[in-house]
Amino acid sequence: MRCLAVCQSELVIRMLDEILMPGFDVEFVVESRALARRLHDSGTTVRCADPKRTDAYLKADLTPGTAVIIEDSSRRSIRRIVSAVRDAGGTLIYVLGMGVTAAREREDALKGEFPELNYLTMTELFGTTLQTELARSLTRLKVQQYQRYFADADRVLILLHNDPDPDALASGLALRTVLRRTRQTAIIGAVKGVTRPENLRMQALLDIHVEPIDAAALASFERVAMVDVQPHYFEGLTDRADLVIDHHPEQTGYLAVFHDIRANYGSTSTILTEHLRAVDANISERTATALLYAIKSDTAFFNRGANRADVDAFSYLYPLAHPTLIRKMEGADITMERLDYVVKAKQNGHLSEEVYCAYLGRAPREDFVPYVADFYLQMESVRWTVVAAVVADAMVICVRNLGFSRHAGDFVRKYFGEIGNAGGHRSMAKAVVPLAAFRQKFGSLQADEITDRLHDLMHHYLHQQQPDRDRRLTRA
Ligand SMILES: [Mn+2]
Repeated sequence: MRCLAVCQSELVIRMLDEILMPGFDVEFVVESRALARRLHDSGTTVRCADPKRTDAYLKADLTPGTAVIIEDSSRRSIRRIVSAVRDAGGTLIYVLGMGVTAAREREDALKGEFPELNYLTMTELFGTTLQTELARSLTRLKVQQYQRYFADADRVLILLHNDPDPDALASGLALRTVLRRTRQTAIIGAVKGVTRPENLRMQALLDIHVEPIDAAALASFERVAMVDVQPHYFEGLTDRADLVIDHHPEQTGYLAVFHDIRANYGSTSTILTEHLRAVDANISERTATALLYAIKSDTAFFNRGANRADVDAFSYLYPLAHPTLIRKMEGADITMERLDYVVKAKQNGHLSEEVYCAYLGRAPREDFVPYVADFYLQMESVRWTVVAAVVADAMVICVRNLGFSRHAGDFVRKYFGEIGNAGGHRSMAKAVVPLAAFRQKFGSLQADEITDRLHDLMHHYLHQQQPDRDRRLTRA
């Protein structure tokens, strides 16, 4: 592609020349003879002419397909230059704001006159790259610090939350790579192991061993790291860790020597991908596959609380991962017994005002509840799902929404926080309430009464006055 660049400062010219050189046939139009000579001598294609005159561009063989870049340093008569380019037949016009104050106003004024023109500022062009670089150096510093802190330890534990999900498993693998350790020198462990079928499948396909951990085992490790979870979760077991990496909201009341908590990230695997990249670690196909699958699953393929960093990590990992393995892991979440609970929900649940509620009765495992909640959220005209079941001696309630309405975590905290464990993100949340406490608050209800009650609570929540903070977040 041909490109004509109308610039008067040498720095901008040299920079553009370097950037455009490989793909573009670029010629510069400069006003100063001395500058033109200097550029010519160093091998740059340059034409000396008055940029405010149409014939400068006619002589340069400007066609409608030529990209014209005009430097705007706020001094020159930019309007006359743009006019001259247009009169010569130029249509692809890019104005480059270099150190211009009030660039937006300048852009608006120019566009008022020349609507088809594109205005790019220096901030837009370099800002993101520079910020990413700076953030990466900060991450590098942090990673190098904890690498040193863990380096001489004999036995290291990477502790995951109960019933580890793909994000926890992948983060465990990734941290082991960051720490430059093997499965013998860094144990991935959990107090309660994996139960969900698709996670068992991931564990088997990627050969991830999760060691059962109790209080005695925990005490035998020299260093303990936690990923996708924070120490407060292990109430009674421990209140400290040497390293905590997590994307859940930051909690207080524990000690951590190092921590990296980013509640605005869609997955802990995204944070770990940044750690790996910051120290140029070698990412194996297995680890990349685990991380990619984890980002996909924790963000429900970018439908749930994902940000730019998640997308960046995803595109970085994509070529490193094993696509067939990912497909195999994904197919694993539909099982006959789960479909039984989908059918139960169909029989017992109902939809009103875009909220689907269902009480499933007794379930042998907890994972049926979030599975059914996710399943019905896919349905057209459903914006919220509230699904409950009795597992062991507790009422488990899972809440899902499409992410742009009110806060699922606030909902469960409001109605179940006082009688059980309740919390979560904006679009997914869970409450686990001892059955006795549930009955004490809501009475002994029949199955269909429980469904109705969940509906009532959700409608009550959705119709009450929203505090300002909530309204602002909803719009954002
Ligand atoms: Mn997670």
